[in-house]
Amino acid sequence: MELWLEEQLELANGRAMKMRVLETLDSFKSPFQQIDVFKTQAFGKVFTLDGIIMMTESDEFSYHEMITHVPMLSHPNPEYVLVVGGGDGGTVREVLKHSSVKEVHLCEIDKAVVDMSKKHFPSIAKAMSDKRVIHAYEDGAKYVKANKKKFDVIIIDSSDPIGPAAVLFSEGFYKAMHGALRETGFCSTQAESFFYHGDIIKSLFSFIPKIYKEYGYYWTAIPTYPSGIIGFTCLSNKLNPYNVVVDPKRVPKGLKYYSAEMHKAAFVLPEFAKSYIKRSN
Ligand code: SPD
Repeated sequence: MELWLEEQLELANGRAMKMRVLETLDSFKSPFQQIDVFKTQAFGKVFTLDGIIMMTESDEFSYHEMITHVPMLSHPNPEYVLVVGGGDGGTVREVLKHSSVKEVHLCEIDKAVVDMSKKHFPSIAKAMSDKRVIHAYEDGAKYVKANKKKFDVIIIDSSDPIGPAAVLFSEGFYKAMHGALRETGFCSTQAESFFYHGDIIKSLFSFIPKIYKEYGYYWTAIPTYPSGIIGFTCLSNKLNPYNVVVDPKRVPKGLKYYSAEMHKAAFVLPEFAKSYIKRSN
């Protein structure tokens, strides 16, 4: 019998994007969530959490390059980086392409995600074994509040705001993140699609301007996420993300999506989405 992968949450909303599954490679429940890995006809290996697509071999570069290099290249010299979520290792892989980096703290609540990635996506996961990576298997919200260290760049590579990641979309968490950011620091956070999740984006930007002096929203194209795009917040306590001029010499070689040109273009929003982000430029 043919097997097709579809997100049940999207079906409940009356829409679907589906992919033909050739083989189920893994399927198990961790203490936090259901974890599945599939081999698909069109997108290579695919990893889902609670039935929601997190990463496919075919287009993960678009998401990981953009969630990472926009804040990393907005900062003049990022040395200390925190990644919350991101247990597949894709974001850590991109962070380590910057030679200025001294430490990457990876706070992933679910060790089973890291182990799954090492088993099924070894070329992506291998960055997590770099000696500059400090692992914490903890709730990201508690970690950010308790940790006394301040970071140059904080990246929230979370799943959607349901289940263990819901807290990462709360005002309390964004306040805690503000406290963990150095003065010239930048954060990027997974902030969903302006086509399908306007309510989530509006909710984030109802409190972001009260916490961060500077903020923006940018996006990337990614065929396997709902609506084919996903966006990110870009936050700073001091520097305006819209005024960043990327030094082309600092752009890592061999990227497939990010470029200085794409960095600038990614902040341009369609007319209907501009009102979701409360700023005049
Ligand atoms: N709608 C799914 C959004 C998932 C974003 N995070 C993916 C994690 C990849 N490192």
